[in-house]
Amino acid sequence: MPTNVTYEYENAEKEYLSASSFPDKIKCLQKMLTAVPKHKGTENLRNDIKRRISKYKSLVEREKKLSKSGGRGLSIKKDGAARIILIGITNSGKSTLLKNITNAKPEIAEYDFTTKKPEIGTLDYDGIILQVIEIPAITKNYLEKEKGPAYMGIVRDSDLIVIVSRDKKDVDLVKKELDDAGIKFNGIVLNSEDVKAKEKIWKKLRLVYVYTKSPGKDKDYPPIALRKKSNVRDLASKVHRDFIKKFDYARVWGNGAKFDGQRVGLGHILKEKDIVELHLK
Ligand SMILES: Nc1nc2c(ncn2[C@@H]2O[C@H](COP(=O)(O)OP(=O)(O)OP(=O)(O)O)[C@@H](O)[C@H]2O)c(=O)[nH]1
Ligand SMILES: [Mg+2]
Repeated sequence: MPTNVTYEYENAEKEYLSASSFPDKIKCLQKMLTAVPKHKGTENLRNDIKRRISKYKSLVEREKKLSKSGGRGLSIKKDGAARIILIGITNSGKSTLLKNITNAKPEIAEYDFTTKKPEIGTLDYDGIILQVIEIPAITKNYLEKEKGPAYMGIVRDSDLIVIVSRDKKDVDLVKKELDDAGIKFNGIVLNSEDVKAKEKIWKKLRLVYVYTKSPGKDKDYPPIALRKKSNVRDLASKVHRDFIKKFDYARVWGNGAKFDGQRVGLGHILKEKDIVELHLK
């Protein structure tokens, strides 16, 4: 990049880097292009921007075609409290991790590109169901592969990205491909043999789970997942849409209670594993 680029160019580039959809990327690239003065010294830069514009344009076209054909059966129904996607280069241990933490039985083998379609598993975290998906290995220029855009669509639609890696060197390639697809990596990197994988995933999801109970009875199973810092109102509205209107008070046992059976209102913040008795009017 030339050192004497304008303020306008820098701004457009910043926007470009943080843009999360292909059409937005194209718009920013066009702004960048108009902000570059036209002379011999900027020819390479201008050509590079033009190349990127045409690349994103073809990706937009491909996404359109894919969505018209129903994503060629690639739209996967969401299930559970969150969707976790396992990505990585080939042989990085994605299927091994999927098998270790879910009920799925994917093929695991030493040869490259064993997994040829998304593999879906269910992770049971203390009764909370999480959907875990492995997509076929990330390669260089993933978006230019036939199903690349569709697979990246599944990644974009997930709550947590887990990069599975045996060697830290692969992580940069994966991050670069995410970046090209306009996906910001805010997830975690795990080794397939990590015995704490489930806990690390749960922690990164920023969820907590709580139990409900009826007066005089034991806690209900399964528990209910809530976002961290949720209060009794969030729980009540999840249990039943009428519960907020009919709510009288709640009693709480656990870390979020000062003492067992503390009487609280809708604004009371709940903590992991709290047991909550909702009393209605
Ligand atoms: N040394 C080592 N081997 C591993 C690790 N994870 C998996 N393997 C082995 O590496 C091979 C590939 O593992 P998979 O789990 O199938 O890898 P994958 O990422 O799903 O691979 P593809 O689906 O082919 O892209 C198998 O022989 C595994 O036993 C790891 O963390 N360390
Ligand atoms: Mg695999």
